[in-house]
Amino acid sequence: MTALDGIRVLDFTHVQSGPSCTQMLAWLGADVIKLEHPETGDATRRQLMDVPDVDSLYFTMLNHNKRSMALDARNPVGKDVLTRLIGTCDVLVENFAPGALDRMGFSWERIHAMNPQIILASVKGFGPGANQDCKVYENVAQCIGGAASTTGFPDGVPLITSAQIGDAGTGLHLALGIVAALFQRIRTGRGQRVLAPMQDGVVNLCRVKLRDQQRLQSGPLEEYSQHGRGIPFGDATPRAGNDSGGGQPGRILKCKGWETDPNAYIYFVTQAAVWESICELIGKPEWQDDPEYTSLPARLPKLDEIFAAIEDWTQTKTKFEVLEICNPRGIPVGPILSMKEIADDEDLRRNRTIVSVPHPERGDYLSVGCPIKFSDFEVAVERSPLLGEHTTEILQDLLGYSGDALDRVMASGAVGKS
Ligand code: CAO
Repeated sequence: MTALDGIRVLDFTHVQSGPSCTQMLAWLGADVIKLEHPETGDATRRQLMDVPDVDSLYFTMLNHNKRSMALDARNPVGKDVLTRLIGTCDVLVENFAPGALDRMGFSWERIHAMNPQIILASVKGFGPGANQDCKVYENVAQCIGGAASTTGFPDGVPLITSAQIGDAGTGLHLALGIVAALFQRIRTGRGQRVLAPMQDGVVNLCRVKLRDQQRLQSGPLEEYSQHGRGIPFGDATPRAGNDSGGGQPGRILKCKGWETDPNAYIYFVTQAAVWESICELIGKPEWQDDPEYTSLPARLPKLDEIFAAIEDWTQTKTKFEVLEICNPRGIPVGPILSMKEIADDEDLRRNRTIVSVPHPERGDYLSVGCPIKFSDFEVAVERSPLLGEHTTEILQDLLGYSGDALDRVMASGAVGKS
């Protein structure tokens, strides 16, 4: 038995934000039925294709453990089928552009009337307000949520992070909202609407930067490298390069081989509790008793000098040697792992976070499995479905179509199968 056994999810999502949410629900054990237009399917099936005429990795890596039904929700027969599906499902998840579901004739009011227990969960770019009708993609979300203005170096342009905090981050927020609404339904018997706007999700993930925005009113942000360099602060939280977001100064430093390997670097945190060990390690024992260096406030204006000394030492070692030496001493460091190293990581593979998945059309492909581990059940990572692969079984087994009725639906153009 899995955590969400018995929960059926109608997955009307596409691209990344919605699919990352429903994939998580599928891994938790829900029966997730992905609805896609019979002609186009989820657009990502044909985006960034690496093998001709085969579902792209973009699609296959975001739609594990789901069933696919190809259904045209604007066709009258398709609308009938969708209405019956709504009657049998616990959750409907969608991330259409604002208003699209209403234009199909499936407003929240109507859906709620059809099935008062259903939870309608949506991703939108913005919450209610001036921008509620805007379409939003990942990088847009990172800009409107405050991430871009606080990512990068103070003297450079705002930067986008490659972690998909707008799409997958919002998908995770929505998945939690859905699970909470299912839990509340046990007590109330009622479904409800759950909305996860991408802007709000990114703001949530950037809360330490809003913290700093308020701290600015009381004076300069002394732990920012910018302060030590004598560069005055403006009226908004600045970009802080690789400074750590907490009170323990950290930087990315060169390791042996950095001249040719773009990832021969390590993140090094000069945590106050291990300051003496750091001094010992880098050959600066005199800093252990020098009042100019012993306290964190004394060190803050000297971070450039301190990290230059640490880097002189890290450059004599590979990133993995630095890790091996620092770990037993309790010094927190993070080797900069490339995607190649991630793909080959033995522990990630053993723990099934990196998994090889067989696919009937593309062969084996590498994917990211469920990153959450449970003691009472194991998440089985299954391949993504082909477009319409499960249309017939859903019509027959779930909705009870058979004989002439089934033939009429199949001939109507409202549904498709692979
Ligand atoms: N049957 C019938 N019609 C279907 C259908 C189906 N199975 N699937 C989709 N459609 C229709 C929609 O009803 C819509 O029709 P109208 O706009 O004519 O009413 C149309 O296809 C396009 O859907 P869409 O508006 O969602 O897609 P888009 O390409 O115009 O916009 C996106 C894409 C992502 C910008 C938009 O969906 C959006 O802003 N979503 C919310 C935010 C979000 O999730 N963004 C993250 C995307 S990942 O980076």
